Amino acid sequence: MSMDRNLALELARVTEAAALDAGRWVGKGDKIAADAAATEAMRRTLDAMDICGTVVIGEGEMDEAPMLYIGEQLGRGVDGECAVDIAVDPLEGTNICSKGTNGAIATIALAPRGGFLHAPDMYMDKIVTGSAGVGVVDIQKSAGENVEALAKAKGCNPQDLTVALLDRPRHDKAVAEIRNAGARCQLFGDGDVAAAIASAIDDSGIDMMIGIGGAPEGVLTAAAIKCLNGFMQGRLVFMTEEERVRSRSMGIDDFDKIYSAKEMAKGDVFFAATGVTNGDLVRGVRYFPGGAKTHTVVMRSQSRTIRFLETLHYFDHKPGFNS
Ligand code: VTB
Repeated sequence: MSMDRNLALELARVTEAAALDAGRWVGKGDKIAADAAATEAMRRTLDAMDICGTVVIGEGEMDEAPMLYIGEQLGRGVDGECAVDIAVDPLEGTNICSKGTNGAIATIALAPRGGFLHAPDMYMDKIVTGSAGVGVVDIQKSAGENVEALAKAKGCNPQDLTVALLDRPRHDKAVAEIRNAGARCQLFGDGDVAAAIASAIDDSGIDMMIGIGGAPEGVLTAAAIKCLNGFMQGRLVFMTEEERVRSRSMGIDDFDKIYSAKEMAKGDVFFAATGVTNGDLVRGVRYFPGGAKTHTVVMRSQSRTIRFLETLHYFDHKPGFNS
């Protein structure tokens, strides 16, 4: 199916709106209000698009999330016009946003119907790097081995590499191995989507992201990594029997499968992210009298166009705008 290329720029509007509204909650200590603001703005702008969209990665199940729940239908498309699946994380890094620290983004991806892995809200082990990692790094190797292999492929020393990991005790072993191999670690509190994408972008300062984070976040990451021609592998981490049952009901039956980016995000996919707070991928929302500036990355896999947009928003020209 051929997708309308203008969807990319439409998506930038969606994540900008979410970031602008969540941006008002930066540093306010209320992650629930911040998430609600982003979710509402994202829903409102998505619903105004000429698509027949279905949320497949969202804020939760229908009975637990008031909007952008899994299965929600969105858009003004008629008769199946532009049938797309939608993956969202309106505020990726709610804790970051409430504390005002680095790395919160508003993010979304679109795929032709059936394109996304229906990942339940559970953990996924991930490894992400730029195209240099293809055929070189592997989720089945140790963190130390991957550092050495990536350094060799990049023609540098391990000490020139920075590996990002969620700052969690479950990553202590990997952190020790990375340090032993001579590389630098960047331990971040939350938000592995932005960190993973940054690792596939040259001169972001991050060379690789590894470790266990959310599975829905893994699918969003996969859409971006595919557009960037980067390297990613993801493997679901089952903690309970209930997760196995849920996964099966969502069409997953091989529990040990190692997914590539292309297997998690199939077809012509689109991705957008706008910074809420500053980060290695994009800058945060900067308000000025009467308006604000946002920083967005938007990409499409088919054309592999990667746009970084700085946008000025003047609120007095936007009737009905919450900011
Ligand atoms: C992960 C990660 C997210 O929260 O879901 C993490 O993918 C939660 O991990 O980016 P813990 O259960 O160890 O706290 C984020 O960091 C933010 O939603």
